[in-house]
Amino acid sequence: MLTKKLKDIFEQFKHKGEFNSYEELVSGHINDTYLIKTKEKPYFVLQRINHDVFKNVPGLITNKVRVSLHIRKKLAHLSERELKRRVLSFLNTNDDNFYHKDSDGNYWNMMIYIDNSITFETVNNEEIAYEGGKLFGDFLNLTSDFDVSKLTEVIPKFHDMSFRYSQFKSALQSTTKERLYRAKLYIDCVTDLKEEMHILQKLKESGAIKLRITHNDTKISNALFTKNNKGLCVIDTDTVMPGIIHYDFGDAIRTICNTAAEDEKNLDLVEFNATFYKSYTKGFLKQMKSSITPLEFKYLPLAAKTMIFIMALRFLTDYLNCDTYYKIKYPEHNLDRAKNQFKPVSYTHLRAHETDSY
Ligand code: GN1
Ligand code: MG
Repeated sequence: MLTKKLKDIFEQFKHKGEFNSYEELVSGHINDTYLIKTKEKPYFVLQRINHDVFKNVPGLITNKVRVSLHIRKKLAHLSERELKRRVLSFLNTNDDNFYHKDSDGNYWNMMIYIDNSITFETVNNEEIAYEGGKLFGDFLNLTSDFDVSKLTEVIPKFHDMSFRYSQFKSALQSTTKERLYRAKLYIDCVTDLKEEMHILQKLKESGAIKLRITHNDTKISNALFTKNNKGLCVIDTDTVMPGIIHYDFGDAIRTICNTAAEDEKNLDLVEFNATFYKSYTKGFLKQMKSSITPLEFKYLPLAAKTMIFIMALRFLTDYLNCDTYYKIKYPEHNLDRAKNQFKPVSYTHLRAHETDSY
């Protein structure tokens, strides 16, 4: 059934491939993503964009395509073959759109699958942390001259702390007694950190830290590496929109320095790897050194704490809302994710003044 559906949608796009089989790629929490295997390579990635979460799918796809084209131009010195490995390539539909809307009202987009690459859910060596830093730093660097006003804000207030606090407050009002009880410890933590967690937002709103194009979902699994661990391509550009570099720096640290997966239940396994923090920062600054301002630099450590915190807050809020946003695999999944993320929040606080050594 699904095979037929995917094959039909696959045929809506312009390509020379012959559908053979599919495999679901399950790492995301929002969209449905499938690897389409064809008789001959390249393979393709076909994705249903969740339009409950992303209200403006055409805007989202336009963002992704524009940013890819911009990076492509910047890397024009590379061969066509290399370019297809370094930048996402989106396919046109038969009627020359970048998305297909099916009869159920679902939106699909398709890109070329980048073969011979690897991804990581957790990092286990310094080189990956360093290469990840270079890759995400380079993404910001390559897009630093892109006109911010040309991109749609696909999820308004996505990393806006006041907005996330207000969602949390409403969830507290409507949740069940049982969920309130189970989440009690973490609810207190959210209240205690409120002031500090608004510092970056205030700097953004005052204009002290400028808006750039940011990726906004820089978890390490959104970076492709070559088989010998070199950074290759930034993927999942759905949330590309105006932001501050702290979003991307902090969200990457969140997954790179966590010694376990973001939903690991055994909190003894969840530690903050300070060596990876240094390696990531080194790689990031190598690419960013010509464009980072002293103030942006100063606030990198607080960015780590803030972004880990905002994810903890969002998982907790979704738990209190009885799991309406993120895909879950079992009833307490969101609470486990939140508990996991709250653990390194206290550690990153201690590092808040340690940028000097880079
Ligand atoms: C979601 O679906 P995915 O895995 O690309 C979320 C991110 C979170 C991430 C946590 C649109 O991303 O903000 O950081 O889960 N995306 C959206 O793993 O909410
Ligand atoms: Mg994403």
